[in-house]
Amino acid sequence: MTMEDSLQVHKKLARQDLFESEDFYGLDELLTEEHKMIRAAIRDFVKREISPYIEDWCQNSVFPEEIVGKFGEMGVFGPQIPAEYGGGGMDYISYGLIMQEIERGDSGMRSTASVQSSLVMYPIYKFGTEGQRKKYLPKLASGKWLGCFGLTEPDYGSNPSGMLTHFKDMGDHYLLNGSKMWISNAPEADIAVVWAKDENRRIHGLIIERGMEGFSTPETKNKWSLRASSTGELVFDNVKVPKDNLLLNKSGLGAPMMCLDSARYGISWGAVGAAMDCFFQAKKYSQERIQFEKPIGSFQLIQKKLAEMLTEITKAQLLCWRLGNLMNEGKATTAQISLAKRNNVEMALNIAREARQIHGGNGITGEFSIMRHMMNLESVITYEGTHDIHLLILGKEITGISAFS
Ligand code: TGC
Ligand code: FAD
Repeated sequence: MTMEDSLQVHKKLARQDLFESEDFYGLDELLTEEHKMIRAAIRDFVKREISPYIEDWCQNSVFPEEIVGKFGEMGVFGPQIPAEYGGGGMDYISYGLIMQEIERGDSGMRSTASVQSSLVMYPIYKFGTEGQRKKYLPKLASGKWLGCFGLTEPDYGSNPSGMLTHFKDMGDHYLLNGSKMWISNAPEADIAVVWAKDENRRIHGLIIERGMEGFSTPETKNKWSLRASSTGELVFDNVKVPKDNLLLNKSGLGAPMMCLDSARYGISWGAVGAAMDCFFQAKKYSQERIQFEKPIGSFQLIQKKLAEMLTEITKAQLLCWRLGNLMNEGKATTAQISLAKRNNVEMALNIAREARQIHGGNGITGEFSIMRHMMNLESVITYEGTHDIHLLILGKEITGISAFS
C-alpha cells in the first residue's frame, strides 16, 4: 500500500469514527455501572447519528433539525430534571458524561443540548410554577419543542446587569420590548426563556413563545465557529406576554446566573470530550504518518505533544469528576465551576491546536475533526462567560474584591 493509499484509508476511517477513549488513571473505577452504560449509549449514538454527517453540516452551515427529536429519544434533554416532568432524574456525573460524549462529536451539538437542559428546562423547573413545569418540560424533554435562552444583548455581554430589554405591566398582560443577540437555537426555537427588567429595573425571566406578535428571531450568518448550531437574535417589538408566562419563583441577576452555573458545569465536561477526540486522532495519525522513513510518533517533539495532551486531559477528567460530586451534594460554588470551565476549555483549545500541528497540512481539512473542534472551541471559550471573566470571578473569590465594580 502506498502512503497515499494509507492516508485515504485513514481518512475513511476517521469519517467512520473509530474513537476509543483513554483511561490513563483508571477513572472508570470511580463511575457506577449506570454511568458507564449512559456513556456507552451516548457514544454509540454520536458515532451513528452525528459523526458521519457533522463535517457536511458544518461545511454547509446547516443545523440538522431532526437531531432535536433524536436527542429527545435518547434522553439527552434534561437528564438532571425529575422524571415526573419528562427528565432523566439522573445525577450530575451522568449529565457531565452526556455532555462529554456529545461534544466529543461536536461542540455545536453539545450547545443545542446544554441550552435546552440547563438554560431552558432548568429555569422553568427551578423558578416556574407547577403549571409552567407541566406545560413546557415534557415537550422540551422529548424534543418536540426546542428552547433558547436570551440574556446577552448587543451592548451588554459580559455585564448582563445593564440589559435594556424591559417589560411593563399592562394589567392583563406584560408588554415586552428590546433585543437579545448571539442566542443559540434562536432561529428554530419554539420558546425562549428571556431575561428582562420590570419597571423597577429588577430582572425577571419570561417564557416567550414563537408566534407571539412582534417576536422575531433573525439568524446570525457567516460564523466560522459552531457552524452546525444555529445562532440568532431575539427581537421584541411590543410583544404582549401573558402574565402566566412570568417565572415567579426567583428574580434578580442571580436567577440567570444559577442557570449559567449548571450550563458552565456541563461545558467543563464537554470540553474534555473535544480534547479526547483530538488526542485520539493525533495519536493514531502519529503512529501512521511516515516521515524520514519513520512514524512521526517516534520523534521526541511529537511524543512531548502527546504526553502533555494526555496529562492535561487526565487532570481535567479528575477536576470534572470531583466537581460532579460537589454538584451532586449541592456544594459546588460558582467560583469552582468557573475554575473548571476556564481550565478545561483552554486545555481543549490548546490540545486542538497541537493536534492540528501533528496532522500537518491534513489538519486543516474537514477530513479530520481537529480544525472543526478548534474553531468551535473559540466560541466555547467566549460564551457562558469569557475566559477572562472566569479569571475575574476567581480573582474576586481569592481577594474578596470585585474587579467589575
Ligand atoms: P455580581 O455583583 O457579582 O452579582 C449580581 C447579583 O447576582 C448574584 N449572582 C449569583 N447568584 C447565584 N448564582 C450565581 N452564580 C451568581 N452570580 C451572581 C449575586 O449574588 C448578586 O445578587 P444580589 O442579590 O446581591 O444583587 O454581578 P456583576 O454585575 O459584578 O457581574 C458579574 C457577572 C457575574 C455577571 C459576570 O461575572 C459574568 O458572569 N458575566 C458573564 C456573562 C455570561 O456568562 N453570559 C452568558 C450568556 S448565556 C450563554 O453564553 C449561553 S451559550 C450556550 C451554548 O450555546 O452552549
Ligand atoms: P464583551 O463582553 O464585549 O467582551 C469583549 C472582551 O472584553 C472579552 O475579551 C472580555 O473578556 C473582555 N472584558 C469584558 N469585560 C471585562 C472586564 N471587566 N475586565 C476585563 N476584560 C473584560 N448569550 C446568550 O444569552 N444566550 C446564548 O444562547 C448565547 N449563545 C452564544 C453562542 C455563540 C456562538 C456565541 C459566540 C455567543 C453566545 N452568547 C449567548 C453570548 C455570549 O455569552 C457572549 O458573547 C459572552 O458573554 C461575551 O459577551 P460579548 O460577546 O458581548 O463580549
